[in-house]
Amino acid sequence: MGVVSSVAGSRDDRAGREVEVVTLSAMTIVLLALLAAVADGAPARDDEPAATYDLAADFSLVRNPNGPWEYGFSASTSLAPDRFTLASVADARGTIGFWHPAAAYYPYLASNPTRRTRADPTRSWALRPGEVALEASNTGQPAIVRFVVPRAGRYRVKARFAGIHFGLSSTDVHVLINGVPVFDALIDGYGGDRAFHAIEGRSPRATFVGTRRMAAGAVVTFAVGYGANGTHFNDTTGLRVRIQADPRLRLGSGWNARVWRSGHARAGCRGRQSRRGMRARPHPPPDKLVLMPRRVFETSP
Ligand SMILES: [Ca+2]
Repeated sequence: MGVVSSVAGSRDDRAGREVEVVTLSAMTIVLLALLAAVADGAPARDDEPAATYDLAADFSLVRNPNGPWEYGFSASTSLAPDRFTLASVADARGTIGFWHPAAAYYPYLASNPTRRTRADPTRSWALRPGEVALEASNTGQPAIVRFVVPRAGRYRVKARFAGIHFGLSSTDVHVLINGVPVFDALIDGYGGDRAFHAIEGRSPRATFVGTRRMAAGAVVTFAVGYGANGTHFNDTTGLRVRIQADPRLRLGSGWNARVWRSGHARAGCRGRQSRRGMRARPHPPPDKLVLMPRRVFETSP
């Protein structure tokens, strides 16, 4: 049987003219459907321009989901994908806007649409331009924002977490790909706008950068939990996410993840992932390594 087979013939139409009759075989129909599906999810070509997605710049208090972005929280303390719940209540009354659950204030996401740092109404925390705030519930439900990959291709993901509460944030922060953790860190301190509060704490900031090919529909999850102390008091945590889809990106297993300690004395690690683990650079010394991402991104099928 040929790749595109058909049964052709002829018959007379009602006017007596001979018309060609083409009957597609079942195999042909299946092949055409497959070709259409492949075209729809085709990876980006090398000559296509790069596309950039920015959590804050794209933020919406009207739509959820909002394009590739989903704002919400976990229905439990788990980060399992099936626990994710979309936030359903938007509050755009103030200079800082919020997404909340239907029947609770926490967990929330908050955005600052302006080009200046904005403090919350109680002046307990402040959001820098380009930053979104997340806070868990006091029962341990993480606040979550997700990015659903719109098209198969090469993506570079950069996520920067920072404690932004005057009372010093104490949270656990995570990045997952299709439910698989690729980055876990603890935020302990203040790492936001210096004009609002001095940088302070053991690990006020944490940054993840990873580049991988991902399939259409892959889900990148960014989550903030209530931390090792088991309460969400003073836990407001800033998140800046920039995702670049670019066929020209060099792929491989390159990645890095960093945690900043107070005073910008940086302790962290950079390296290339291998089955044996990370080969850290000579500096900082190994005893300063405070973070070890468990896995790199999945490779699309
Ligand atoms: Ca906490």
